[in-house]
This record gives sequence, C-alpha cells and structure tokens, in this order.
Amino acid sequence: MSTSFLQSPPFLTTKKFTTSKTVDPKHLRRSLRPINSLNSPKTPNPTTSNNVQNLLTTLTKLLWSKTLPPQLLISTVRSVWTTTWLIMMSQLAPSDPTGSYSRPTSQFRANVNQLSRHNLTTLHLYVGLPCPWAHRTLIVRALKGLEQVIPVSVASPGVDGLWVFDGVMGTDDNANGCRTLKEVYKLRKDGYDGRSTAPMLWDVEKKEVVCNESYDIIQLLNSGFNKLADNPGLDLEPPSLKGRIEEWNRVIYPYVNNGVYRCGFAQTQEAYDAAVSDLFGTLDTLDDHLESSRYLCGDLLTIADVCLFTTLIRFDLVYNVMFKCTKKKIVEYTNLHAYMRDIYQIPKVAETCNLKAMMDGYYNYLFPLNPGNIRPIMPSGCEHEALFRPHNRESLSSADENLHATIC
Ligand SMILES: N[C@@H](CCC(=O)N[C@@H](CS)C(=O)NCC(=O)O)C(=O)O
Repeated sequence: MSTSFLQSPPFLTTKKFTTSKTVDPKHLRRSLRPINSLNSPKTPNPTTSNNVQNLLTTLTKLLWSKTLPPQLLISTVRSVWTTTWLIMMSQLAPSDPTGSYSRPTSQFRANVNQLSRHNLTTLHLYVGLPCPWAHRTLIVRALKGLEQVIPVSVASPGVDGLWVFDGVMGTDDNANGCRTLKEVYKLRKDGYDGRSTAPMLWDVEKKEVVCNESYDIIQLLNSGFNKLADNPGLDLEPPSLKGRIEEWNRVIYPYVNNGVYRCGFAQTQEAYDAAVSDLFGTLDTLDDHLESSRYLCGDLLTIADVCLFTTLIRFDLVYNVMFKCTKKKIVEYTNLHAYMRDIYQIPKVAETCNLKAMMDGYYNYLFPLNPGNIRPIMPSGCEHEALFRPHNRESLSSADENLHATIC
C-alpha cells in the first residue's frame, strides 16, 4: 500500500473540494434550525466499533488498491465530513451569520418573589455533573446547607443527546421516575417541546418547571430558602455588592462562561479568533485583579465567584484541548489558579466537583467536537490532590474566618 499520503499531504492544504454537490456552509448555517441538544452520542460499544472498523478497512483496501486515488478519497471524505459537521453544528450549536455561537435563551425564568407561588419543601433540582451551569446550583445548594431541603436527581449524558437517568454518571429520577429529562419537562400541565436543559428546578407538587436558568436558580437558592437553610447567614449576593457582581457578570458571562463555548463551537476562523481574543483578554484582566483581591468583589465570596469557578475548574481538563482554548492553561496563571484552588478548598465545594464526570461528559458525548471519542489523559496539576495544594491567599482578606465559620 502506498504511504505517500502519510509523507506528503497535499490534500491537507487549503485547496477546497468544490463540485456542484458541495454544500455552501453559509447556506447551511442559515437554513438549519437548532434542535435540543449539546450532548451527543455515547461511546460506541466495542462490537459495533469493531464492525465499523472492519468495514472501513475493507472499504479502504478495496478503494486503495483499485482505482480511486488517495487524493480523491481524502477530498471526498473531507467534503462529506465537513458538510455533515456543519449540519450537526448548525443544529447542536446554533450560530449567527458570522459563524459565532449564539446560545439559546432559557425558557423558564424566575425570581425570588415568584417562589411564594411554590411550596418550598416540594422542590426538586435536576442537574448533570459535566455541566458548568448545573454545577453552579450544586455549589450554592451545598454552601447554603440546602441538601436536606432540595433533593437532587443527577442525569447522565445519553446516546441520543438527551439527559438520561441511567445511573452511568448519576442517579435515577428520584422525583418522577422518568427515563429522560425531556420526559420530565413534558410532564408539566402545558407540555413542552423545547430544549430540555439542566439545571432545572421542578415543583413536585404542581408538576411544573419553576426555572431552568442557572443564574436565577442560584439567586433563588441564595436568598429564597433562608428559613429552611442550615446556613441562612451566608449571603452570596449581599445588597452592598450587587452592583459589582453585575459588573463582573457582564464581562465573565460572555467572554469566559459562554466564551469558552464561543471558541469551541465557532464555525468560522473569524468567529473563533474573536472568541479566543475576548476569552484570554478577560482571563488576563482577571488574573491582574486577583493579585490583590481575594475574591472578585473583595473579601467575600459571591455568586460571581461561583460562576467563574465552574468554568475555571473545567478549563484545563476540557476547554483548553477540546474547545481550542489553547493560548494558556489556568495552571499558567498564578493568581487565577490559586484563586481556583482557594474556592475548591472551601468546605463542601470539592465534593461538588466530579473531575472524571467532567472529562467523560465532554470527550465521550460531545460527538461533533470529538468524533473518535478518545478521552485524553488528565493533565497533571488538575487532580484533586493538586487542587488541595496551599493557595496562600488568606492574607488578601480579613473575612476568611467568617466565611469558613458559617459553612459547616
Ligand atoms: N442558560 C442555561 C444553559 C444550560 C445549558 O445549556 N445546559 C446544557 C448542558 S451544559 C444542556 O442541558 N444542554 C442540553 C440541550 O441543549 O438540550 C443555564 O445557565 O442554565
């Protein structure tokens, strides 16, 4: 068999395969509408994978040794793959006309005043462990001491892109006994056919979605359950800091939390370049700020820190590689990395971080970005033990004692 294609790869140049059958990516982006999933097929089982392998080997041998020249094979596969990839991306990760990822808005919003319509003792939280948005809610629930008040069901990413309750990375559906999160959404009085995202706060009594926007949910957990919480005194959004929290969110949400997705789901080079520049510009600013400030808003941990933390903890494990956030790793930022360790070491936070589930969730299930399903090794410095190395940030604040005293 000729190995020339390995030695000199002319087909890897920028020359495009263009026939009348090639689909125009811009057209694809405009014409395809999003469907409801960011997660994708499960790791194929070994038998299927062997069969596919055998089929591919036979096909390749047949084509290679007969008439089809390697260049044509590669260009054909490349064209088919690019088209298929754009179709998948257009549906899984909707983008604007420039190819930049635009996250669909959450359908069920809520604020603390609306909680009065619900019986607080019959609410249930649905989460998925890989998900950074769901992770926010688990952290605030733990810090406020609401574990006994708000039970949780943990969904796993499923083969068909839906959140499922199969016990692989989570639990059964303890509130409704459903097989998928989509089924839970559908139980509501008026039904539902939109994106069935996690996290989701559910009213068991009324069979209704209370909220599926993580930021709203952490605000509710922070201040709406104080009568029932073990730590009612901990306020992660004190009135005096609200303005500063919002200022940070205006930067951190688009450029960091959603910014890593804008890098990973970019469908043009320009969209990626813009996203990556926004992301690392913001990380540089944050690193400078955290040199002299214990937390984002000063001495006290706030919900702004919780939101930043759940992206930082996944950064070197996943986003750096899979979402092409490659300029730097968090471990290379002295202050950001120590800040991340500082939060990780707050009692109860580490228990909410399932590092393996984070890696499996992205590498094994986010199929369009990792079709081979190979899960990279955990980068050194990301392990639980490394995250417990001293952060030496106590001296930056005087409130440490208070924070730790109230979280028990
Ligand atoms: N804005 C939402 C985003 C939640 C979200 O996108 N969750 C993803 C998992 S990381 C999801 O459930 N995706 C499933 C889908 O889109 O169908 C929030 O912050 O709560």
